Amino acid sequence: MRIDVITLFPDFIETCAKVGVVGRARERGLIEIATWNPRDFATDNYRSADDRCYGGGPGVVMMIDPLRRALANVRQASGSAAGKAIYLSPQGARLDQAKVEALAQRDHLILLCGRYEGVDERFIEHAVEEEISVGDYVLSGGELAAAIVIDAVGRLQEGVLHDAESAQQDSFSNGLLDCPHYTRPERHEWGVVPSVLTSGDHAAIARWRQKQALGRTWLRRPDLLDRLALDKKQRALLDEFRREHEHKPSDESSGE
Ligand code: 4H3
Repeated sequence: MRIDVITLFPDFIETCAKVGVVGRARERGLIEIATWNPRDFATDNYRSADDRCYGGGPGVVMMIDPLRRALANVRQASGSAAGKAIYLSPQGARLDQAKVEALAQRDHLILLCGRYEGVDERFIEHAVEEEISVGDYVLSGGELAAAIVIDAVGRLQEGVLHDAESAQQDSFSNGLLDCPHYTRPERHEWGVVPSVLTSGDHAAIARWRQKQALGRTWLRRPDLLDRLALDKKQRALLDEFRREHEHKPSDESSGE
């Protein structure tokens, strides 16, 4: 996959794209990431990419033409003649794992990061295929949102994750939240690892994990559960979790 990012802060994206799973994937040539600064496509001596907002007020807006020229250069460099951009903004459709999986199938993404009051609406109308939001909150720029898309999409590329990181086991890959995880020491001042996990009984462990995933989703994100058609076995596991939950003391945690 190739990802082109149009941004006034290319260093921000470059830094994000250097670390962790995405950094490794990039080094191995599994994803290609390029950044484009609209300032490099300005025509005045100040390299302006923004101007005052029509209608008044203190803000500035990113201008059409520097962005348009940046996009033309992306198209030339990537060989995708008609490529439109994805604009990260709070006005977009909320990103979820299903959308991430759909984006991950594509071989080219062009991400547009806004700053200030955003981008001239005419650029959005002509050169943006869709707006995506990473959540219902406002950021000072689209770069963090783009970094989220790059990470979520990048880790799903063929060959990026090794077995231990397998995307199959992810929270959300089955529409449920993840189960709890533990590592050594088994006994600690703050608690003991559930005994099933040290039993060596793989079927019992898989059952426990499924039950915890169902239970946590029920407790924390009932909206996700409503959208799933649980099978008979899952319903039985969730019922078991709920019965146990009712008989637990109300304070689950033990402080600190
Ligand atoms: C994305 C971008 C929130 C999100 C963003 C999100 C700055 C969009 C500018 C930039 C506009 C004005 N905030 N929730 N901020 O995904 O270009 O908001």
